[in-house]
Amino acid sequence: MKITSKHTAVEIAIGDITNQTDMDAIVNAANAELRTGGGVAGAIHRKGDPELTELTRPLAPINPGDAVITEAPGLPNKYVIHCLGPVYGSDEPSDTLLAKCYKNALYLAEKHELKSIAFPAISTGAFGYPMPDAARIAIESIIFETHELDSVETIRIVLFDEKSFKIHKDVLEQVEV
Ligand code: AR6
Repeated sequence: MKITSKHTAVEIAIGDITNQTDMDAIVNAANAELRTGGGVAGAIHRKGDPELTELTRPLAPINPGDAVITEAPGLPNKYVIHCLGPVYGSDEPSDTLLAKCYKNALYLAEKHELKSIAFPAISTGAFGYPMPDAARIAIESIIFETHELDSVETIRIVLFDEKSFKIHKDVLEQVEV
């Protein structure tokens, strides 16, 4: 499913973030140390060459809401944008910090003149953010930022399962563009 805001398509899909072969960049739901871990970070670092972990090392640690960019050795994309989402109930204000992740990642995509970027549902796994709240923040932040984008033409949110996809679909259908 997709909607268009300004000249940017915002779409949702079910899949694996490491398998987005048509995207210039994928976003990592990282940890502060930018090391391999579970979930998205584990999948990206396992699929990437060991060099990916070497590239992230000098950029760590990062704070909640921050995003940093590296090349993507071993992955089918040009870049990985590593974002640290808030731990729900601990990093406050969690809604502002989560929105900042999306804003900062899109800023980096634009700065590198990328055309396409795929996000996972940041903070909704190990970091415990309730999916409906996170979906609303993600989609509203992304749509808001599209007005600042010239280069980025496609933004995809990749959901791991049907339930998460349905939650995002409902938000996307209701949102004002
Ligand atoms: N592709 C797409 N989505 C995925 C994938 C995948 N391969 N794997 C999991 N998800 P999480 P967080 C979904 O835990 O909450 C890590 O250990 C998953 O179902 O990856 O930001 C890091 O090292 C969930 O909806 O990220 C950090 O310590 C969403 O992606 C910490 O977890 C995010 O789950 C970050 O926690």
